[in-house]
Parts: sequence; C-alpha cells; structure tokens
Amino acid sequence: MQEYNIWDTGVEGQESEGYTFCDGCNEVPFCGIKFYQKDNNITRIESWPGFPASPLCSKAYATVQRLKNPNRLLYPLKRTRPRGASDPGFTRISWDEAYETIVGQLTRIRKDYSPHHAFFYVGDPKEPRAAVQRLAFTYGSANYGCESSVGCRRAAQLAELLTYGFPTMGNLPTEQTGVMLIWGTNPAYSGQPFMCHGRLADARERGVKFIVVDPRKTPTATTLADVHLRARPGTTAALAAGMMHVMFKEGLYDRAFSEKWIHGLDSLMDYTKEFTPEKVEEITRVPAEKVVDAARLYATSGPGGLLTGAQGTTHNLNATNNHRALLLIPAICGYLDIPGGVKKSTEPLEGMPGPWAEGPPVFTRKDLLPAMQANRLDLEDFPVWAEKIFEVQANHLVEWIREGKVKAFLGWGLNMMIWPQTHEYQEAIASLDFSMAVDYFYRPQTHPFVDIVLPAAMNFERLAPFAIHGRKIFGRKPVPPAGECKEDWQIALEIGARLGDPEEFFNGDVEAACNEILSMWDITYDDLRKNQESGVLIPAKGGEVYRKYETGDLRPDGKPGFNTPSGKIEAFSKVLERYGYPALPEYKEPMKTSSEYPFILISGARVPYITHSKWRDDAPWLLELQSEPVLSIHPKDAKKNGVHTGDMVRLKTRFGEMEVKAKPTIMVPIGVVSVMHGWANSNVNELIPRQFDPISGFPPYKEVVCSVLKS
Ligand SMILES: Nc1nc2c(c(=O)[nH]1)N[C@H]1C(S)=C(S)[C@@H](COP(=O)(O)OP(=O)(O)OC[C@H]3O[C@@H](n4cnc5c(=O)[nH]c(N)nc54)[C@H](O)[C@@H]3O)O[C@H]1N2
Ligand SMILES: Nc1nc2c(c(=O)[nH]1)N[C@H]1C(S)=C(S)[C@@H](COP(=O)(O)OP(=O)(O)OC[C@H]3O[C@@H](n4cnc5c(=O)[nH]c(N)nc54)[C@H](O)[C@@H]3O)O[C@H]1N2
Ligand code: SF4
Ligand SMILES: [Mo]
Repeated sequence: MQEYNIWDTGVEGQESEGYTFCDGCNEVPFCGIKFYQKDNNITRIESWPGFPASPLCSKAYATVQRLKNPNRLLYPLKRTRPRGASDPGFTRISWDEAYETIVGQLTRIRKDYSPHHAFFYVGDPKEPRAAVQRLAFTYGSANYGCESSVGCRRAAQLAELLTYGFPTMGNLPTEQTGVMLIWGTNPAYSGQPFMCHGRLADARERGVKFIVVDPRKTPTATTLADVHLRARPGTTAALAAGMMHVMFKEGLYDRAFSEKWIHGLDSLMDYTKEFTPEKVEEITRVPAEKVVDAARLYATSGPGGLLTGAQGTTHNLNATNNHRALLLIPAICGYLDIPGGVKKSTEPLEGMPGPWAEGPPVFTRKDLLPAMQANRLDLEDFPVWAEKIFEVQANHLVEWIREGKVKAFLGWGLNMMIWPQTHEYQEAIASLDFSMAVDYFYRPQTHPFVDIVLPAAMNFERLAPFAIHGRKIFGRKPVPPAGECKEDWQIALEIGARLGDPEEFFNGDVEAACNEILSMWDITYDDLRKNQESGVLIPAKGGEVYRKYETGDLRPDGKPGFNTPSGKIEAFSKVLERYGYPALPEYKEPMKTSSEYPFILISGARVPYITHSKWRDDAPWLLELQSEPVLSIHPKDAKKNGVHTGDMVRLKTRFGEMEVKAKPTIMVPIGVVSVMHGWANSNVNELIPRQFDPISGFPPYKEVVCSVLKS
C-alpha cells in the first residue's frame, strides 16, 4: 500500500503557506482558507484571496482549534466489551488489523449473504462521498445512503425532479430580477449552497422586492421582506394553493406559458379554487390580505426568482407535495429559465452533477447501479424515491436490520442522532454482524454501538477532494495528518484495494484518484498546484442559454420540453399517478394540537455557531458563543405557562421528552416553539416519531405537537 503523499511543509522554524477549504457547516468544499504553518502548527488563517466564497465565518476559525484538540481520534480503535456498554472498552489497534477485520467481514458477508447486505453510509460531511460511493458500488452493494436520504436536501430535489424535471434550489437575484420568493430558508444564518445574505441585501438596495415565507421572524425576513408570510409549519401546500388561487382568479399568471408548458393546468386551477385567501388564513394563520399582497407582488413585479432551503419545507409528513406546490408558483408566472428568473445553468462542469454531495458518476461507478436496482432496499417502501434518487432512503434501516436484510454498516461521518427515535437505530446497528465508523472525534451517541472506529484526517490535513466552484477548480496544500489519522478517501481506497482489484482503487493513492477525476477536464493535481491561489478555469463551450425548454437542451433526447414524462412542468405528476400517490400537490393537514400538546415544534432551525452534532467539545471557542441548547417560545406563551428566561422546562411529545432551557422571544409565533437539534444530552430527535412522508420517506422534524412545562 502506498504511503500518504504529503507535501513539503516548509523549512523548520520558518513560516510557510498552505491552502484548504472549510468543512465547518458541512457544505461541499465551500469557503477557502489560506493558512500559515510553522513546525507543523497552524499559526494563522485568512480568507483565500481570489477564492469564490468568502469571507470566513467563526466556524472556519474554529477548525484551527479543532485540529489540535486533545480529544481527537488519532488511532484506529476496536471495541472489546459488548456493543452499547457504558464503557465499550475501545482499544488501539493497527491499521492492518482494522483493514483485515473490515475486509474479512465484507468478504464473508458477500459470500454468506450478498454484497447488498452491507450498507454504506456517509453523514452530512460531503467530502468523503465520491470515494465511498466508488467503494460501495464496486464491492457490489446497491445500498449506499447519506444524510440527504435521511432528512436533508433530496426530498426537495425529488419534488423538483417530479415537477420541473431538473434539480434547482432557485438562485440569487440578477440585474434583471424584480422580485424574490424566499421560502423556508434563512441564509442569514445558514443556507445551502448560497450563504448569500449580503448579496440579497444588495439586491434589496437595488430595488428588488422580497417575499419571505417562514413561521419565524428570522434575520432574513426582518432585513429583507416586503411581505413576510408566517405560515404555520407544514402548511406550504395550502399557502401555495392560496397564492395561485389569487393569481388565477385575478388573471395575473402567465397564461400563454402555462397553457403551453404546464401539464395538469386545468386540474391545478380546479384544485386551488377552494383555497380562498380566507380559507388559507384559517389553515396557515397567514392573514388573508397578506396572501393576496404576496400573490400580486410576485406575479406583477417579475421576473421573479426563487430561493428555497434544503429542508425547511420538507421536514413534515407531506414533504414532497408541500415542496411541489411552492415550485408551481414561479412556473405559472412563466419565470422558469428566463433572465432574472429561476435559472437552470447552461454550463455546469461536464461530468459533475453537483460538487461532491454526489460524486462524478464516471469515477463513482454509477454505471454499475442499473443492474443492481432490484437489490435496493427502499424499492418497495419508497418506490418513487428509488426511481429518482440514487441514494437509498435510509429511514427504514431499523426494519431492514430486524428482517436480516442488512448485516453490516460502514459509516463515514456517522451521527446516529440524525434519526428520529435515535435509540432504535442505535439498537439496530448494535445488533449487526459488523459495523464501523470513521470520524474526527469519539461520539458517545454513535460509536459505542459499532465495532471499529477509524480516525479521519481533518481539513488542513487532506488532499481530497479538490474544490469546484462553477467552472473553477482549486487544489489544496495540506499539512501531514496528526497521529495515525488518514483522510477519508484514503481509507475508502485502501479498503477497496484490499477487497479485490488494487488498480481499481489506485493502490490507495489519493492523488491518483483525484487525477482520474481531473482527467475529465484534461488537468492534473499538479496543474492545480501551479495555479494554487487562482485555481484553474475550465472554459465553457458556449454562453448562457435561456428558455431551454424551447431549444431541446433540457431533455436527453434533445426534444423541446421539460425532462418529465409529459415533456411539461408537471402540476399533475405522471410518476406519482403511476405509483398511486396524489398526482396534484395536495395539502394534508399536519398533526393537530390539543389541550395536552398545544404547541407545534420546529426542531433544528439553524443557528450561526453550531452545525448539527458538531462543535461542542470539538471547538471550545464556539461553545463559548453557544454553550447549550435553548427552546424559543413566544413571550405570551411563556407568561401563560409561568416560564421566564433561563428557566428549565420539560419539552414533551407523545413520543418522548427532555429538559431544556427556555428563551422567550418574539422570533417564534404564538403557538410554535423552536428547539436546537444535535445536542447529545438533550437529543430532540428522541421526541420525533418514526413516521414518514410516504413519497420521500422524510420524518416530521418540524411538525410534531408538544407541551412545554416548567420543570
Ligand atoms: N430534529 C432535526 N433533525 C435533523 C435536522 C433538523 O433540522 N432537525 N436536520 C437534518 C439535516 S438537514 C441534516 S444535514 C442532518 C445532519 O447530518 P449529520 O450526519 O447528523 O451531521 P453532523 O452532526 O454534522 O455529523 C457528522 C459527523 O461526522 C463527523 N465528521 C465531520 N466531518 C467529517 C469528515 O470530513 N469526515 C469524517 N469521517 N467525519 C466527519 C462529525 O465529527 C460528526 O460526528 O440532520 C438531520 N436531522
Ligand atoms: N450555521 C449553520 N449553517 C448550516 C448548518 C448548520 O447546522 N449550522 N447546516 C447546513 C445544512 S446540512 C443545511 S440542510 C442548511 C439548512 O439551511 P436552511 O434550509 O436555510 O435552514 P434554516 O436556517 O434552519 O432555515 C429553515 C427555515 O425554515 C423554517 N421553517 C420551518 N418549517 C417551515 C415550514 O413549514 N414552511 C416554511 N416556509 N418554513 C419553515 C424555519 O423556521 C427556518 O427558519 O444549512 C447548512 N448550513
Ligand atoms: S460559511 Fe463558515 S462554516 Fe460554512 S464553509 Fe464558510 S467559513 Fe466554513
Ligand atoms: Mo442538511
């Protein structure tokens, strides 16, 4: 096996430069870090000059503190006491022993059962993915999943594919944009992939109008919104139907476009008839006149843009249809793929569907997937998902393990608290023949339930993957890994090399694997080194083309139209109809409040200094900024319940309960409370049921009803 290919890290006693990307919010290599190091210590960092995403936020600075954290995993570990024991007795082992165990188990499982009985998984970190996908598919398993096939971006993407035939989270306003619709995202704090609050504020200065849909008074809403629609969580389909009702009734929609390009326009018009502004007010708690104002503003101030979140609209039991409904608003206004509207980029980098969340198909060996489609575990449970999304919907893992359909679980960046009723996944994974996890730190909510824990090199210490921004590619200049840490790609490649054909896995050489991908654009990692700061631009073949539904550029067969079964935007989805689901984006009433459970619970709305389960003891600097989870409750609700700032309260649903500190704030509306997720000692996902949207399989992280009582 080849040794890790480290770079010249400079002369002893002298400071030298390095380059890497921040992985602080689990975005694909997003913001660039230029760092200075001396004697294997990072001495300072700054925003990478010329890198498209900057400036760095507090979490990037915390990656320096994280690097030298004394609690870091530095060696491979194996468990010596029973799985789930309070002290599982992890002891240090060599990489050889770790690999022999893993490869031995994978070989046995392939022989005794099938390769599909091994489930490969990557949590929210995007960087390990391409290598892990190649490992899973080459080993022969159809069953690869990720955070997005538990509860992140892909449900919205499923809605986009069913409705528009292409994925889009919308885009930033351009010079032509007249109005923006921002639905269920708070880019002032988070946001994917734009982190664009400043650019939105600039657009507002230019006169662009903003409609923001969010139950909470977020900084995005308070700084941008001309109209803020504070819809009750989970009621997106009703609000969207109400806005379309007004547009249809007042003749504000783009009739010529809609009649030509929307499949099921008449049924949509029929369906939205009953969603009068008054009825929509009753359902969503948005005043009727605001529904009318928003509809008029959006339809008459175009071109209109759209910005949606990865998950704000899909963390409920009507996820797919809620998201489908909102997508139809820009569609009936004729704003799709026009300058200033909802653009579908003409020039993505060839061979790269979306940087790193999904690896380059040629490299990841996606060509092996069609022959394995019948072996996907989600095929029966979530057939629409299985048809459209290559990652396996991973929420029925508990059942599959109980039924003996999964025997081994291999996780990179695995956090078991991601799942609703976390303990059921912990118990299920603990009952497997074999499991392993790769991480930066030992995680008490996850690692006691697996057999082997491997130490991952951090952002400053790895070469792969390189960064892609639009058509520009940037390489890294790392320092050597601490202890015996290895980068995620190297671990995946070395397992692959030992499993079978070492050539297929570049003999474990990360740079050779990167070069295989870079060869798609006729460059090598050395070219990235030669253009370290500026990156390498891969020139586009042509200019931006709009209205591609007319030119045939949206469909693989080159015919005009959208890439859907009808060739049109599908208000009425032929795919959903084929599987017996509601074909129109129907509204479904969320869980009902009662005197016992009077509040609706939003769990996991993002906060600036924390990403999910990370950054607690990892980086004490950030812990100083956000030291504990809090529950936001409206001051009037707090007063009614005798709750004051800083009081401990008992948050309870029919499915679980926990203690948390209360923070009365007008950020949440009356009747809604919001709590942070990812805290090991108050894991809100134990309060969320294992119930799922039947189409996407998404859990109701932002729908469940609850009570709040002073402890
Ligand atoms: N209640 C509730 N639950 C939610 C959500 C919510 O809003 N509410 N949001 C959902 C969403 S959108 C998401 S994305 C998920 C979060 O998805 P998770 O997968 O739970 O994300 P993290 O908590 O960041 O966990 C990542 C783990 O990977 C490790 N890690 C970080 N970077 C790397 C790396 O590069 N390599 C390796 N090997 N390990 C690494 C970290 O140390 C951590 O242990 O949670 C989902 N769950
Ligand atoms: N600082 C930080 N940044 C992050 C992350 C992080 O944990 N911390 N996580 C990263 C990840 S994995 C993701 S997925 C993205 C998430 O990025 P976003 O999707 O922008 O997530 P949030 O900032 O929580 O914004 C979602 C908003 O949806 C609102 N909401 C809840 N229910 C509904 C509803 O039914 N309808 C509407 N219209 N709105 C609703 C919430 O009040 C919340 O303000 O952020 C990424 N960036
Ligand atoms: S927004 Fe902050 S945490 Fe996210 S990549 Fe950029 S610097 Fe890192
Ligand atoms: Mo996410």
